[in-house]
Amino acid sequence: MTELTLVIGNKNYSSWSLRAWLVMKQAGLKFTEVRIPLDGPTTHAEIRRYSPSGKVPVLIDGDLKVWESLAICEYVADRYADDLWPADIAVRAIARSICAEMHAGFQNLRENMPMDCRNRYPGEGMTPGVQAEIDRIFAIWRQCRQKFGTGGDMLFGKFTVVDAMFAPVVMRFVTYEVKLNAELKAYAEAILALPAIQEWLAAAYTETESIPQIKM
Ligand SMILES: N[C@@H](CCC(=O)N[C@@H](CS)C(=O)NCC(=O)O)C(=O)O
Repeated sequence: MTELTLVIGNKNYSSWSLRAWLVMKQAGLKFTEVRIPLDGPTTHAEIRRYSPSGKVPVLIDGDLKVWESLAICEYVADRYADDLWPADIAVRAIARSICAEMHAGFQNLRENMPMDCRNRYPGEGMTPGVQAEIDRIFAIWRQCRQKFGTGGDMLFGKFTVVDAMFAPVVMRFVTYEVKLNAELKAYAEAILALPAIQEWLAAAYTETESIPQIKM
């Protein structure tokens, strides 16, 4: 295996970075982490040194660069870990649909409840548009847990890329203290209990940069 490098933003703020990082951790991969604090005077130039899109995360595997968090998750699953998607083809298609929906949508939630792991803003950011997106997330979580969740405490039982896509949403629900019923809370707590998430949070708490109203 060539040496893997994952370029990410601040752990406190970079929701896209968290997705790729979590999948790599859950796959048990060893990798070098390059952390570029966002929103600084040199951020753009630094990210450009690594990333063709000028965004993080980007995974560097030898001569190959993979950017876009979902593409990184797909690559890790294809190349290094064949258990990051549900085994059944139809169930996998549903998992992929959910990931694509998450990757492309939920703009209201992103804009009004940006990820900020260290802080608490109870009740802030709630708008009718955000509520509608949260309701959709609740429906996805409920359906996945009820239909596919037996055999584990993740959405499809065992950990899949879908859980990585929702990990930053769990962080947002903690920060903005979004109320969850018992079933949804159990899922959120299972995500928070993952050792990799604990590691991410511990690092987020040690970061010193503070970026007001960053929307990721
Ligand atoms: N769709 C991209 C989004 C990546 C993204 O927006 N990354 C933010 C950080 S979370 C970034 O690189 N911002 C730096 C900038 O725009 O200068 C993905 O899934 O990776």
